[in-house]
Amino acid sequence: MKKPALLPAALLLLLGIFWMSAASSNQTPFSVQVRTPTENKSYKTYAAVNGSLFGGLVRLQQANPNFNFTYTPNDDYGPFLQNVNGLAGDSSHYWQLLSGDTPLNVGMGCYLPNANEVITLKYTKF
Ligand code: B12
Repeated sequence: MKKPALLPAALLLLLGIFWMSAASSNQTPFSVQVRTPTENKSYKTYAAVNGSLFGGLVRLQQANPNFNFTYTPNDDYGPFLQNVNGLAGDSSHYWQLLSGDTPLNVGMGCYLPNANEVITLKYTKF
């Protein structure tokens, strides 16, 4: 006699799972690796669906006191990453943006991370 009651419960469960996956699909999770000659740190964040790397970094900075960055606005190419965790680019170094080992061919304001991508911010010599 108890079996028919299981059906609505199972339907409710399925509905819940469907709702949760729909809600989480509004995010594109990705990792950020910060690499300097002396440090290698990894963080998790997310962009909006088809949202920019810049948005994901802002979100990471707001959520994690151990990550911060500054940038210089550029009329042509958007934000130029200037400083990460207190280490600034200078006349011989810049913060290079990579996906895995491949340098990005656009800046962080234009780049749209893929789900589970690993983006590296690498302190690089010119
Ligand atoms: C030289 C150069 C650099 C140098 C600039 C510093 C220096 N000491 O010269 C360095 C090596 C730092 C650099 C870095 C990057 N660059 Co660059 N760079 C150039 C290049 C070849 C010439 C720029 C130039 O000197 N113009 C002449 C001067 C007089 O004009 P300017 O407006 O003052 O130039 C400044 C800006 O261009 C700025 N700049 C340079 N690159 C970038 C990238 C971004 C995203 C921003 C916001 C600003 C910026 O720095 C220049 C000097 O101050 C251009 C291609 C080209 N032929 O224009 C690419 C170019 C501008 N760079 C580009 C890219 C993608 C990058 C990187 C994101 C690469 C990477 N994977 O890391 C990084 C920026 C990362 C970050 N920290 O945000 C792209 C931008 C495309 C886009 N839509 O975003 C371009 C167009 C090359 C391409 N792929 O076609 N770059």
